[in-house]
Amino acid sequence: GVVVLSTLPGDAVERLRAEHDVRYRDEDSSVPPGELPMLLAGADAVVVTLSQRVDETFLDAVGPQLKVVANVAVGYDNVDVAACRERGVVVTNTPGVLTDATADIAFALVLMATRRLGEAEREVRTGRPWTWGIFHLIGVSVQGRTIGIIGSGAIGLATARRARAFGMDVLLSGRSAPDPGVVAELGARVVDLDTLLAESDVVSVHAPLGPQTRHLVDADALARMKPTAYLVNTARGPVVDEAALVAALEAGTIAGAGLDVYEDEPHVHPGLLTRDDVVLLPHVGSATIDTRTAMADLAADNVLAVLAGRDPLTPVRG
Ligand code: 8YV
Repeated sequence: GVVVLSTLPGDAVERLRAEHDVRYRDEDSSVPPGELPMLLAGADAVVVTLSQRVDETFLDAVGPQLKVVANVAVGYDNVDVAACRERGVVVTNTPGVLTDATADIAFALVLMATRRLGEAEREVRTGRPWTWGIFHLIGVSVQGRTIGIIGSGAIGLATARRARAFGMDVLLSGRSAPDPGVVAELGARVVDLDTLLAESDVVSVHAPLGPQTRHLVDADALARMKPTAYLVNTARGPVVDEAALVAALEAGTIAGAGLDVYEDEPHVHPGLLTRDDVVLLPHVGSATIDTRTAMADLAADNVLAVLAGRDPLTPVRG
């Protein structure tokens, strides 16, 4: 049977039910460890989200018949992929379908941070007296400025395209070299991380979380940024050293930040909560009904494929 440990919009659960026995826990919180064996024992497939850790304990609770773990997310840092591989369990994620929604939020954060839109909205909503003035809530224009994209995968490049459309110059860095055609289309330069940090007016993080990227943006990296630059993160919180970010903001060595993800979600560093120069969103990068339905469908299709003996559509190779 199939165990679904995530709320799935659309008809993904019905489609699974048409072919398999489905246990559906319509909740996005992680399963308390004590309940794992009861929920998971004997499953051939499990569908999980970011909030569920899939580790040795989890895999033990499912049992040796498990064939596929379908993560309803593009990031899969919640899944011990090596442990799954050792047990012959396929891991799948949901790339592609959430690229645009997440890039939209990344660029929304760029605009919110540079134009002080969170602060501006709070001013009106809290009834603070305001009048039009030349310097009232004055921000900086993105046109003619440079965005540095850390992680040139699909979401990074989609964010770069948006930035380009807003008149920004694009710097790219990352693990794998992007397609030269795309680099040319963006009029981008591929640079090393230090160059990107030193030359960008906005640094946007799109790298997956892994041992090589944990605290990739640390105190040293933040110190390399311009004092007028903004940091945006829609990838994974731990790619940025949150305490070092607070310290940089407090010291004024960067101008501001826009964050959709945090080191210890849903906990947010208290040093961020009180600052007007940061914009804070609650991990809503892929949160559109269209995207979430497509993610659920892709996860279901991966499960249906593997259980039918076919190749998964979007396996994780990591
Ligand atoms: C998801 C995400 O909403 O895909 C990812 O990696 O972070 C988001 O799109 C979240 O992971 C749900 O599991």
